[in-house]
Amino acid sequence: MIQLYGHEMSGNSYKVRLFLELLNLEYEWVKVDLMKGEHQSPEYLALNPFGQVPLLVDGDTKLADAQAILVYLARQYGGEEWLPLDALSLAQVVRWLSTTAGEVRQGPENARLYHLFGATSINIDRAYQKAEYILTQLDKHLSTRTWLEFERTTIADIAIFPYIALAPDGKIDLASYPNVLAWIERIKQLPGYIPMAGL
Ligand SMILES: N[C@@H](CCC(=O)N[C@@H](CS)C(=O)NCC(=O)O)C(=O)O
Repeated sequence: MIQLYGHEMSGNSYKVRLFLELLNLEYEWVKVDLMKGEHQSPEYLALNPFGQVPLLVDGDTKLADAQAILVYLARQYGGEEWLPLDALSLAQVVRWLSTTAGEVRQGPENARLYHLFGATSINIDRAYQKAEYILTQLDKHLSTRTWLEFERTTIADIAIFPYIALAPDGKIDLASYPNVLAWIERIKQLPGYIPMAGL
């Protein structure tokens, strides 16, 4: 059976868990207690030398990084629907995977780390600037669309969703972004949707 190593307060772990549920796949959840430093234990580092969650184990396949795992699950179990492979469509989805690791991480994800987990090394003013930028862009993008690409859900939506929806944990008010709020609500209506703390 698939095993997902993660932590319940990790949005990156959550996005993989959410996708497993949307795909209706069976899996075992293995908690890695980040607060106790379990991600730095020799046993865990042997599985993922980066010392991060999430990590997916599927038979002989061992895969770290939420975006990479979404790609794997989409192609292994989701058919064409979640990640189309023609050159342009693939690029359109990858663009959002890149955005989640870039602007979303630098903005709302870092603001959440600062306020919820006391990561004071983060420059909170810079995180707010980045958050405002990406939220404004997203709101504009979603003003003419139901989903991020192709008028159906893809792993682009799943990758971007958690840290945008969790922005209030970083003391970012989403009220000025009505199209983003409507998209968040649509995702919450997907069959198989599961929440996490803060959502
Ligand atoms: N690029 C990785 C980042 C994963 C990541 O930052 N995980 C956090 C939890 S959300 C973590 O494990 N932090 C512990 C650490 O880095 O020490 C991904 O997208 O999965």
